[in-house]
Amino acid sequence: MRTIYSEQHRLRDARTELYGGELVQPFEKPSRAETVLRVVRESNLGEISAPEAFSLEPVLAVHDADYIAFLETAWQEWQDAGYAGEVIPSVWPARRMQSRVPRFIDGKVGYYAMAAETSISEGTWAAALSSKDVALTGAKALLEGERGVFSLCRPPGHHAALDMYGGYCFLNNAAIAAQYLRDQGAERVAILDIDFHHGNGTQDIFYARDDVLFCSLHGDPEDAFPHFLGYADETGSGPGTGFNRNYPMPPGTPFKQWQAALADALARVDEFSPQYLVVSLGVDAFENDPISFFKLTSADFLTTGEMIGELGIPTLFAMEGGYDVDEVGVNVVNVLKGYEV
Ligand code: Q9C
Ligand code: ZN
Repeated sequence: MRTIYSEQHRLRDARTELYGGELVQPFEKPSRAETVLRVVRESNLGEISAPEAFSLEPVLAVHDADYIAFLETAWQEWQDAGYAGEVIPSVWPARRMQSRVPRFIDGKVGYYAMAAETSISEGTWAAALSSKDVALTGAKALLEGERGVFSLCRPPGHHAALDMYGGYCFLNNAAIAAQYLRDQGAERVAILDIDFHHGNGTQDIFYARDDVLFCSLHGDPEDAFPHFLGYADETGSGPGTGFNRNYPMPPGTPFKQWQAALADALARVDEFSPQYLVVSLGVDAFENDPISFFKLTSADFLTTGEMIGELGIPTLFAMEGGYDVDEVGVNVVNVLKGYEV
């Protein structure tokens, strides 16, 4: 399987993450992608190629134009305000307040952030742009006839909504790729999100649509980030009713239970008969992940890839989460190798 990778991801190297009331080194850091790339190489998965550059058009097909303009200038505006730290929101349009976009950067940040852990830093926008190029280059390879492609995206994307960033995400790489496949002629595209966290951004973008099926396996929002979306009763709206499927699961969930949810999601995907499948490939469901609570082993990721492969649908794997342990590389490659069996 071909891997698409860009060194530009290193430009996303924030100093701070708000965690437990402290500013810590971010969990979502450059070494994650380096680890995955190393194991891709060592395991001879296939050719590693650089992305081609795409315009903003496929980005604006799923994100709000004012949100994109905000991301482009947020770091500069924060500097211009004279702040010494990285961009962190401190105020939100909470219940019964106005939801207009204020002029000053503090207000804008609060308007466009869905969470506060994700600091915007110098280089973040450039890295986010490159990450979407990695995803789109993978999607283009599927259009050209490849059966499976791995887009080693960083920063990740699935928490980024129509007009919100957070959860380490700025541009929704999987959603951008899925929409691009639609715009290039595919009638139906399915997105399967196996990252430990609910893909709230992807759900948000496609919630009212019946041409993109979204299925997500994740930690129950009662207990896990993003807390305010991802319940099982969120099934889509209007024409999209029935085309959004959530599988929230409790702390300590073992593979057996997770696998049953995966089998159900895959049956939905099969029934939908999409031309392409996009997998939001987070491996933070791993038993030793530092910020998650499922109990998957490295071998379970191989089984997961095999199950996805049995559908026989051309598939783009877009990297999402998975943190701070060496096994991130093995777990990702196990899914990809399993798929190829
Ligand atoms: N106490 C992705 O995996 N913070 N994003 C969790 C835990 C945010 C995860 C706090 C986690 C975001 C792409
Ligand atoms: Zn995650």
